[in-house]
Parts: sequence; C-alpha cells; structure tokens
Amino acid sequence: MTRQDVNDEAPWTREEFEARLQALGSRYHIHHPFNVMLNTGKATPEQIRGWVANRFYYQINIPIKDAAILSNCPDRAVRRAWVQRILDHDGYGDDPGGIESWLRLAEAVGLSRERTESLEDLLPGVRFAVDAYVNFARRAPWQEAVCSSLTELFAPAIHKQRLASWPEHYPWIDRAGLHYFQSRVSIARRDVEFGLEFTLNHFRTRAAQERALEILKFKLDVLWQMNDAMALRYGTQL
Ligand code: AHQ
Repeated sequence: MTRQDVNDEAPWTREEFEARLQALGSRYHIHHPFNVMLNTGKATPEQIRGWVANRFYYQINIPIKDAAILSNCPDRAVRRAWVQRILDHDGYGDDPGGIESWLRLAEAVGLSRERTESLEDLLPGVRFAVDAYVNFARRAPWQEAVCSSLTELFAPAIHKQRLASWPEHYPWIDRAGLHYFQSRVSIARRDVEFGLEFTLNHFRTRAAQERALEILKFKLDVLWQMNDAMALRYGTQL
C-alpha cells in the first residue's frame, strides 16, 4: 500500500486507534531478555548496578525532554498539564523528585551518588538512544513528542513487576531504594491519561494515526536499544 493509499484510507475509530497503540506493547522493553533477567532474579549485583547507572542518564534527560516539549508548545492548557512532569523528576517544594529517588536507588544497589552522577558507566548505545529521544522532542512537532511518551501505557506493569520481584530476589537491596518504582505506578497512569487522550484526539486522519504508531515504535526502539547496549556490556543469563 503506498503512502497515498494510506492517506485515502478512512481513519480508524477511536477504539481501533487505541487498540493499535496498545498492541505495540509487545515491543515494550519488559520483554527484553536483559529486563527479564533483572525481574526474574537472575541478575548479578554488577548487572543491576550497570542498569541503575545507565538508566540514570535516561532519568536526568526526561525533564530536559519535557522542557523541550514545553518550549515548542504554544498551548497554555497543555503546558499547565505537562509542566508537572518536570517537577516530578526535579522535585518541587518538599518533594525531592524522581532523580533524587533514583540516586537513592543507586546507593541501595551499591553505587555512590558521585559515581552515578559522573556518568562514567554510561554506555555509548544508551547515550545515543537517550539523545535520540531528547533530540526528537526538540525537533519534532510538540504533538508528536507528546505521543512519544505513550510507552508509559506499559510502564505501570514494569514498575509493579520490579516491586513484586526485587525484594524477594535481591534482599541485599534496601527496599527504601525501590521508592522510585512505587512512585511511578500512579504517576505513569496520570501521565498516560493526558497523553493518550491528547493523542487520540489530535491524530485524526488515517495517515496521522499511522504516524502516531511510527512515533511510538521509535520510542519503543529507544528503550529496547538501551537494553541491547546493557546486555552486550554486562551479559544476559536467563
Ligand atoms: O521513570 C520513567 C519515566 O519517568 C518516564 C517518562 C516517560 C516519558 O516521558 O517518555 N517514560 C518514562 C519511563 C520511565 N521508566 C521506564 C522504566 O522501565 O522504568 C519506562 C519509561 C517509559 O515507559 O517510557
């Protein structure tokens, strides 16, 4: 089918469009062998520390990504909703924020704050995947960048999987360090409520809906590639 053919196709119904977005969950990094290893208790402390150190780069770039979206977005109502995402990570008032929680996770797995913040363990494949995501958010229309956050459709499951499995499999990790995962279960749901509703309403033609699926596949590839890089460096034993 040519692109012109797609342009002429009738748009999917709202339900069909959402179902196709949800179906991309099969590509989510919960299914990556490195994540399966982590969440089934087969990871060594070195592999866990490698994952925490590399994922820190993703975490510190989320507010940068979200600020890029805000800087491209002329819609005050959207900015009012979206700005909360920056505060969730950088902290606000008495809430130290998600990046601070991630540093506490780092200490709980045996990484120092200094080592984590130095990024000395950051792998090229992780850096390039995260930078691709941030640069996409800077360059793409802000509506497309909103759509790219919809990998969080699948995030509550992965956070709950960690909360259910890590205490049992990794008793050496202070459970207080898992606070970040606990906090994200409800925050991801709130984020997705806005992002999904916006996406379903904004991408109206069949061609636009197909574009939204491509955007979500790109972001799923970002997360998948991060795991590929870590699997290559730290190994994966299942
Ligand atoms: O901790 C995560 C987070 O703050 C975000 C923001 C959101 C975005 O804007 O792209 N995506 C996201 C994700 C976080 N954690 C990942 C994980 O596996 O712990 C999942 C990831 C996502 O699903 O996009």
